Amino acid sequence: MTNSAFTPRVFSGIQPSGGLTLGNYLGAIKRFVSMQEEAYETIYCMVDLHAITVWQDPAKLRHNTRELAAGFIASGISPDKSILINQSQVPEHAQLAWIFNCVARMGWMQRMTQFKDKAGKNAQNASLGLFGYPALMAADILIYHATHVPVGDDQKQHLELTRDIAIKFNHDYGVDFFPITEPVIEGAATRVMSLRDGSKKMSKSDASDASRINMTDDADTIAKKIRKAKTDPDALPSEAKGLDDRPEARNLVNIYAALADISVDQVLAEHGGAQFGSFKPALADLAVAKLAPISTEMARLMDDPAEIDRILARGAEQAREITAPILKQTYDIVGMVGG
Ligand code: AQP
Repeated sequence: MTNSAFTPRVFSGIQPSGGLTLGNYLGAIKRFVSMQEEAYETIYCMVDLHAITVWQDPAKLRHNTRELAAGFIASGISPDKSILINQSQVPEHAQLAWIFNCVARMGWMQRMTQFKDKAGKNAQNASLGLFGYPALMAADILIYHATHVPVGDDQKQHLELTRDIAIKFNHDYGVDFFPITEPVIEGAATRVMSLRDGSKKMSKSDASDASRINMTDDADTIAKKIRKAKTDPDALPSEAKGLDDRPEARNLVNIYAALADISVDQVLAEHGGAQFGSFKPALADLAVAKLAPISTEMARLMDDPAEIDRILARGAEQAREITAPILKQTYDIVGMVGG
């Protein structure tokens, strides 16, 4: 059976492990919004169970989950067009993850670069959940039989593992039950880098707030962070090739292109030859113009957290209409006794 036998369905998620960053927005959310308008069923998730693989303050986790939902909606994800959920309200994610813990191999997990990056030198002290994270991620996707997953470039390896788990499950049980999911990694900013270090990904949990633009930053803060962003002393080139070996310059140009919905070549046709002294204010103006309406709407939505909770509860009900039968069939395939 090929993927064409499955309903075209999109799943993706973001961890409520901090506030949303420009990296999450350009690498993931913008694509979530455009796929919602295409011929897919779309399910978008605050992956709270993933967030606790690293300790989270419970009150902050609750706040971040609601704020993330507000960020999704303010960016254009409509609860009437997409199913919007927090992972823990749909228990089949965690139930399928257990099955996948028994399918995935230790060796596969040990190759995951995100675990190595996040656990650092002290891997023995990392949580078992952080090590098993990719099996839960595979379950998040496959409990919906999702065919497409829009993500930033950093999640490529986890999506390959999701495909490996689906293939091994199908092979071990002699079925064609799980689809082989396609990653969707597209756009000018699939990996937005830290504003302080062009070799490091922009990340919501980076200790330095100056390294990232938060979706809730005000106009002055955005302008200040861009003004202080690390760059080199040269002017912008007029062709993309001129950005080779200039990671910080490339990052700012990529961000500009993604925010303006134009290509890197178009940015350089317009700004080639400019010094950062003039390019940075142009980028800051663009970022504020694009992000301010979203952060204003997020703040408005956060005034009514009960409404956000209702949206997530309704999303969970809709989600379980898909996930409960798929879990039941999985249990049947594996040999669990039950009605
Ligand atoms: N810098 C980035 N550039 C492009 N895409 C990015 N994504 C994250 N950072 C960038 C994409 O956003 C989605 C959600 O990511 P996540 O929150 O689940 O986990 P993450 O990739 O580990 O993101 P963070 O911000 O770095 O979180 P923390 O700091 O908690 O680990 C994914 O599609 C991801 O590719």
